[in-house]
Amino acid sequence: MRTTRWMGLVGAAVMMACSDDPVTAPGPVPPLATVFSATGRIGATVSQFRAILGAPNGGIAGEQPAGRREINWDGAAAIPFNNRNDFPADFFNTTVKAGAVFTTPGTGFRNDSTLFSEINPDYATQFLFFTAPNVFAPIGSNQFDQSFQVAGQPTPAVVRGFGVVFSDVDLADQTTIQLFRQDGSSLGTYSAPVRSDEGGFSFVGVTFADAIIARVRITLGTGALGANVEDISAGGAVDLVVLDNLIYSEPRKVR
Ligand SMILES: [Ca+2]
Ligand SMILES: [Ca+2]
Ligand SMILES: [Ca+2]
Repeated sequence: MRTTRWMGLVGAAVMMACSDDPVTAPGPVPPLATVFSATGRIGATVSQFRAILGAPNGGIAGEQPAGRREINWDGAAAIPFNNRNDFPADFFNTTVKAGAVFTTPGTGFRNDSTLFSEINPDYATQFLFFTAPNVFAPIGSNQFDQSFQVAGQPTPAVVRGFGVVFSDVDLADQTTIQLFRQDGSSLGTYSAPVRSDEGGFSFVGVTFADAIIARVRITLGTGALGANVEDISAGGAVDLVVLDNLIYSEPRKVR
């Protein structure tokens, strides 16, 4: 059984299947979802998730027969946009051809090499990078959507697996990924676990047998970053969360 096969390997991480959960996987015939979840020392679970999706395809243009894509925000091509609030929403399918485009109800996106300390110096003690040195967040909102395209093309695509590394999840069930089919119906909302140590990481990833995920809504805690906004663990009113690696299976043209 898929669930138990990995149980011995996850250590402190928790992994569970929720295919029979009518709340998180609605629909007449709920698709079988496998959820990977970890906090603190998340490395082993992230490695497992990568391995299940397949070998890295980097920024290779065009749909590949298998494998995964991964955005770590740290590449040289992104440097000109570091620490600004206008990171291009289509950067990861134009400059770098990784099949990802973003939208946000906020005002922009920020690829940050200072742990967002240029927005608020206190943030340097809240956030950490999983892969050095950059982390990422929307600006003016704590939410954004990732949609998928065939790498290097404006062709809508779907994936079978999607996962995110978060930094500084303080509140339960507020930092989530909600997955959607191409018709806009939800495939469920999955929570990142609360960090198990100060400044620690959280990971949540979901896979399906088939490529049915067309869009992901990523919600980071309960508030947007701001010069006068403190994290809930530093006396503030909201849970501020940023993200690092986005990991997803090869975007496939909708067939
Ligand atoms: Ca990074
Ligand atoms: Ca915190
Ligand atoms: Ca926080």
